[in-house]
Order: sequence, then C-alpha cells, then structure tokens
Amino acid sequence: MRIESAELRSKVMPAEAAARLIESGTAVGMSGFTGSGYPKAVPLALAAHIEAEHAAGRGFKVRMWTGASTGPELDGALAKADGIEFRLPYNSDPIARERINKGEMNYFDMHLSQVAPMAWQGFLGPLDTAVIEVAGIRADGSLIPSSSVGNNKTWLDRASKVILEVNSWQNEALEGMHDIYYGTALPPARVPIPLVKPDDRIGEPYLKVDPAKVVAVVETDRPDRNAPFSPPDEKAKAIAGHILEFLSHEVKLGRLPSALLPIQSGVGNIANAVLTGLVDAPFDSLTSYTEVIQDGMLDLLDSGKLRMASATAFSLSPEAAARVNADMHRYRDKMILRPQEISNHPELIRRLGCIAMNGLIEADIYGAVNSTHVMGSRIQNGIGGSGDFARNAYISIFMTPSTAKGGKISAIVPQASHVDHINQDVQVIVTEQGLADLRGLSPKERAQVIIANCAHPDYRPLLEDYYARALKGSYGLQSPSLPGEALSWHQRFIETGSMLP
Ligand code: 0RQ
Repeated sequence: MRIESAELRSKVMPAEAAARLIESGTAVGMSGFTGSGYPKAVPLALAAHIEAEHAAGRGFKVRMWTGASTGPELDGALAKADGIEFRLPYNSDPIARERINKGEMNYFDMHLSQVAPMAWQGFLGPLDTAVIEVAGIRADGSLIPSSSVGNNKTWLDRASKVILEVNSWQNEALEGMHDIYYGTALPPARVPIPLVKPDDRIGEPYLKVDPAKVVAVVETDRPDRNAPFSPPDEKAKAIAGHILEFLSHEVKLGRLPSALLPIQSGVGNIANAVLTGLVDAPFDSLTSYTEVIQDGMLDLLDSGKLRMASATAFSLSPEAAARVNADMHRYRDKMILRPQEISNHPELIRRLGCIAMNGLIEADIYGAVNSTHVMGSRIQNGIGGSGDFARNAYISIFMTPSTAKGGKISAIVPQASHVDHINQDVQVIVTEQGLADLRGLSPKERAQVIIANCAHPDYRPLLEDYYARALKGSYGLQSPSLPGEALSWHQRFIETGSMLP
C-alpha cells in the first residue's frame, strides 16, 4: 500500500476535485525536474478546468514555479490551455516555449540553485499551493520522494496548502535513495553545508509535510515523460573524443587525479556521448556531482568506472528507465538524489572541484557563451544549472557542434547575441572541429585559439577577416571589436535565413 498514513488516506480524492482547490491568480509550486517526478493527474485536470473556464468567458491563469522542465501533462497541457501567467525557472516544453516567445507568458529564467533561497527571501510573493508527486506516504506522514527532488522541500514548507500525487508507477525501491537536507537558512543564520564528498549523506531519506496543510491526496500510475534517446552522432562522438583527450592530458600533467574530479554533465546527446566515452577511458573510481542522472551514467555505473552519482533527478530514456526500475535495489546504493539547492550549490561545487560540461547555443571569439537565446531574443530553454556549475567548477567546459540548422548558423560568432556565461566563467570550448583551452589566455589569445580550433571551415575565414579588421579599426585593443558589425551575422540570418553572406 502506498498511503500508510490513515490521516492522509482520508484525504484521497479524484484529480478533478483536487484541481478545483487551485485558484486563479495564485502561485503553484509543482514538483518535477527534467521530465521526472512531476505531477501528472492534477495538472491535466487543472488544464481541463481552465479550458472550461475560458470557454465560459472567465479568465483563469496561475503563476507556476517548478524544479526545472517537466512534461507534456504539466507544462504542455497548461500552456496549451493558456493557463500560465508566469513561470520559473527552466522550461523545455515546446508549447510553453512558443507562448513565451510570442509574449503570451512571462518567464523568469534563473539559476536553479537560487530558486529555493529566493522563494524563502519572499520577493517572489506567497506560494499558495504545492502539488508534489511522491512515491509513497509513510505511516508517520513523511513522504517518499519520487524520481526527482527539485524544490519539493521548499514548496512543501512554503505553501499554504499541499496536494500530494501518489504515483504507483514510481518504483517503491526508490525509498532510501534520497538525501533531504533541512539545514539551509538565509543569512545571517546561514551555516556551512557539511558535505565534503559527493557520496556524503547529510540529511534524511524523507520529505516532511505538515499534515494539516494537505488538502488533497490523488492517486495515479502515469509514467514519467522519459524522452527517447538517440545514439550519439559523429559530431557528438568527435566532441566527446576531444574532451576525453583533454582530460587524459590533464591527468598526465598531474593537474587532475586519475579518478578525475566529480563530473557534472548537462543533458543531451553530446553530454551522453562524453559519459559513454568515459567507459573506455583510462580513469577509475569516477564520481559524479551533477543535476541529472542520464543514460550514459548507467553505462558508467555498470562498467564499474563510476563509483557513485549524486543528482537531483533522473533524466532517462524509456529503455534506461526500465533498466533502472528492474534493478533499483542495486542502483539505489550508488545514487543519491538531493534538493536542487544542494545538487547545484555554488559552495559545494567549488569545494568539490567539479568538472562542468554544458551545452551552448553560441560562443563568441572571446569566449562569452550564450546558452539560452537564439538570435539574442528567442528563448530556447533557460540557463538551468549551467551557471551554477560553470562559475564554480574546477574546470568549466562548454560544448557544441560548430554549426546549427544545417550549416546556416555558426555557433562561433564575432559577438554573442546574448550572454549567460561571461568569458571569465568559460575555460574550455569544444566543437567537433577541436578544443580551445582558454585558461590563462588574454582576449586576443583566446580569439585566435577559438577561431583556429573551434570554428567550422565555412565560417573560419569570415571570423579571421572580422578579427583582422577589428585589430585595425577597434576603439580599444584589449578585446578588439567593430560594434557596427559584431551582430551583423545574426541580422543576416534573420533577414536571409543564413549567417553566410
Ligand atoms: O533546435 O530542436 O529546433 O533542432 O537548439 O540544440 O544541438 O540539439 O543541443 O540539446 O544540447 O541543447 C544550449 C539549448 C543545447 C542546451 C542547449 C538549436 C538546435 C536545436 C537544441 P531544434 P542541440 P542540446 C544541465 C545544464 C542550458 C541549460 C544547461 C541548454 C536546439 O544545452 O538548454 O546547460 N543549455 N543546463 O538547432 C540557433 C544556434 C543554435 C541553435 C543550437 N547557435 N542558433 N539554434 N540551436 N545552437 C541541465 C539542466 O539545467 C536541467
């Protein structure tokens, strides 16, 4: 039985009835992180209710806070119903993205580590309802977290009322995997977080909730989104190869231990290719301190190369989710899921010395990185945890194919059209063309190595030409630039559909 508390069992009701307890104009804190552990039944019922209200000529929108991206039953359904007035912090849902880019939804894109502290600071306003998926409720009313932790602890603590979704699709053997730390506080009461190794457990396996605040318990068995995973293409393999060669070189020079340092890896095919490549690399006893446990990490765990992985969520393909579910007892001892304010905490990332590897949309010749905005104005996803890790990592690596949209866009540009990571936070840039190690280089040295090593051959001469003219015509020569021309590649793409002249 998934609901062992008699008090909370008495609050079981259909999703439709629970959804009616959410009022228009209020803030709702949803569980969920990268398609894992998000509520499914209540948001779908809420979307249907919103559609009915709109059809009756009544306005109905909520302000929505999550852990990170969720799934089609949540972001997708609510965005389709035009039911989201404001959203934070990370979104990858295509319908929500379209609404944001059409100006129909306000989106506050923020560092994932800062969501919980900012909610406590209070300026985001009151949190009316928390809707949290759990794997079970224990007799004492404590909650067994599901496949993500995200901001659940904070939503449960801050919300005036709580709706729990008990999902029997989630594996019961998840119990014991989580480490929920209750010691965070705002300054001046803040104290050091007592985690010094990725495998330290500093909290407890369960979430707490005041049962008096729980207004509804809903049962469901809907699966997590679990996006399918396509195997790495040639470019992803080439990028992985460059990174593995770089890491081997660092070990050889004595600048990294042979077990490396805790690895953080962004989501997507390239990140997965790097993880898969590590299976055959000459490193042992690896650890991971990251946001999401993805397919490539299972291969690494199975090979014995990866000793353990700490994260806040799973982000698995359906095949990998089935693999984990079938063998949860074995995997459980090698994985820890934590609140995202801990998995992404700058203090801990700096202390552990993580090796951060994240994707980018574009980088400029000085190494400033745009992770979020296409052509400077259209949001793709959001900064996610990339900023938490990039600034605080021991080595901060950004990776991308050198072109996008079939070669019509260069990922290396004269000037980034939007900046998420300043050049001081970007130490290594990798494309399938090669790797630029920017550590200790001045802007002019960086420009030369980025253009030579990372740019696609179709764009390299154009960048060389721009840089040569900037050296002659720039107002200053610390970071030579021609402001009237620096964003002309983006303007050309907007006008002609290609950055190429
Ligand atoms: O668009 O889907 O329409 O084809 O961006 O690009 O190449 O599939 O790569 O999935 O790794 O995403 C930066 C977005 C890269 C991601 C970003 C288009 C491209 C495609 C996706 P289509 P790819 P990825 C941990 C860390 C920020 C958050 C982060 C991201 C789509 O890595 O969101 O790092 N990062 N979190 O065509 C126009 C360019 C483009 C471009 C790519 N220069 N111009 N379009 N695209 N480059 C995870 C979390 O925090 C949860």
